[in-house]
Amino acid sequence: MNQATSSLRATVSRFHPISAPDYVPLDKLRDLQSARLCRMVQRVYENVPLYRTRMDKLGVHPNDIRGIDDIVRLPFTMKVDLRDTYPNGLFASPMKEIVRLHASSGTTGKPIVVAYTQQDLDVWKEVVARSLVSFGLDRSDVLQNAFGYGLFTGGLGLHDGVERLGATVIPISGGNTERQIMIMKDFNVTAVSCTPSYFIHLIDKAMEMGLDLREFPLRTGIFGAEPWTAAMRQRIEELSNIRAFDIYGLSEIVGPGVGAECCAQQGLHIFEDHFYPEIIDPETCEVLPDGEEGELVLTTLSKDAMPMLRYRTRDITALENVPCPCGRTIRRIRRISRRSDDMLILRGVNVFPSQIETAIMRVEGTLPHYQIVLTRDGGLDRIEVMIEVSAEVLGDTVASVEIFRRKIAAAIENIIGLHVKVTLVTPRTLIRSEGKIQRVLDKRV
Ligand code: DLL
Repeated sequence: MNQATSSLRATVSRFHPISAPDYVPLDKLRDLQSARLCRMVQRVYENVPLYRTRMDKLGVHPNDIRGIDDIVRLPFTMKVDLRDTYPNGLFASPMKEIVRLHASSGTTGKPIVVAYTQQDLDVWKEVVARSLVSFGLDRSDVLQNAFGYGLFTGGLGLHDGVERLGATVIPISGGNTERQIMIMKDFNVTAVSCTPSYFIHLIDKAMEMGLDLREFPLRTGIFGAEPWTAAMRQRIEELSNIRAFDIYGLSEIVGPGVGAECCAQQGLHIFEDHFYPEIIDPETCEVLPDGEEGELVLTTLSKDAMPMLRYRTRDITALENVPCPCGRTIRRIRRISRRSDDMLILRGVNVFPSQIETAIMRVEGTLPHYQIVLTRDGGLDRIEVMIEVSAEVLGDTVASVEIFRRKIAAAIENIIGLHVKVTLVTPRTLIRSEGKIQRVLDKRV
C-alpha cells in the first residue's frame, strides 16, 4: 500500500468492529460464500417447490453445488416469480418463524411480499450498520430517517441499522417537510437519510423558511431507493455542504444495505458475505467478467425466510475490478444510474433518464427539478423535458432566456444524440415527491 493510499485509509475508514467482515481476506470470503451457498441451496430445494422444479428441470441437484463457482449452474429468479407465487410461495420458513413482512407495490398488479426471520432481521441490521460505518458515522451521530416507514423497506431498514450502531435515530418518515427542517435544526441532526429527490425538496423548503442547510450541523446525507447521477450528487453537496453517500438495496434481497459507498466514493461495496453479486448480459444471460457493464444478479447467501437464487435485479452496473483505496476487500459495483426497464426508445435511439439528468445538471442556472414527458403525435413519439430554472434566469430578456433554453437542449443533444423539446418553468412548478420520484410522465397511451 503506498503512502497516499494508506493515509486515505486512515482518514476514510475509522475501523469499527462491526465492519470486520468488510476486510476479510479473499480466500476466507470465498470459503464462507461457498459454505453459505451450499446450505442455502439445500434449504430451498427442500422447502420451495419453484426452486426444486427449476433445478430438477436443469438437472442440478443440491449435491452438485460444492462451492461458490457452481452458482452459475443455478436457475435465475425474476420479479414475475414473486408475483406468480404471491403471497407466500417463495417462503422457505414456516409462518411461526417469520417475524416481519414488507412489500413493494411496484407499478402494476399485485404487490410483492418479502419475509424475514429474526435471524434475517439481525443480518439486515448488521449490513445497514456496516453501511453507516462506511459513511463515517458513529455513536455520536443523530440521524433523521426520512425514508418512509411501513411496508416500504427504507424506513424500518435504516432505523434498525442506526440502533444497531448505537447512534440516535429520529424516525420521522417522509413528508411534513417544514417540520423536518425544524427538527433537523432543533436536534442538531448530523445525518439525514431519504431519497435524493426528497432531499432537494428539503433544501428548497429550508430556503423558503429563510434557513440555509449549510449552516446546520448536518454533514452526512444517505441517499438511495432511486437512481441519481454523479452530477446530482455534486449539486446536492454544493447546496447543503454535506457529503452525500449512496446506499443501494431492493426489497427482494433485503431492502437498503445490499451495498453502500465508503468514504472513497468510488462505487458501492456489496456486502457479499450475505449477497453474492454477478453481472450478466441481459439478452443472453451470459455471465460477464468484472469491469463489464450488464444486469446485476444477486443471490442471498444467508437469508432464511425468503432466499433468492440468482435474482435478476434489472439494475445496470458493473463490478469494479480494482481494489478500493479504503482497504475493504468486498467488491464494489458502479453507482446504479439506470435500470434496463427504464430505457426509452425515441426515434430508434435508446435514451435513459439519467443521461438527461447529467446534461441538465451540467448547465449552470438550472434547478435540480425536471420531468420528462412522453407524448405521441401522429404515430411519432415525442419527448419534452421540463426544467425548473431560477427566477433570475426567467426574469432576463426574452432573447437571453431563449439562449439559455437552447443551451440546455444542446447539452442534452450532446449526450443522447437527439434534439428534444425543452421547456423552462418557474421554481416550484413541478410536482415534488416525498419518496421515490417519477421522472418520466408517459402520456402516450
Ligand atoms: O428502494 C430499498 C432501499 C430503500 C434502497 C432505501 C436504498 C434506500 P425497492 O422499493 O424494492 O427497495 O426498490 C428497489 O430501487 O432495484 C433500484 O432500481 C432502485 N434503487 C435502490 N437503491 C438505489 C440506488 C428500495 N442507490 C429498486 N441507486 C432497485 C439507484 C436504486 N437505484
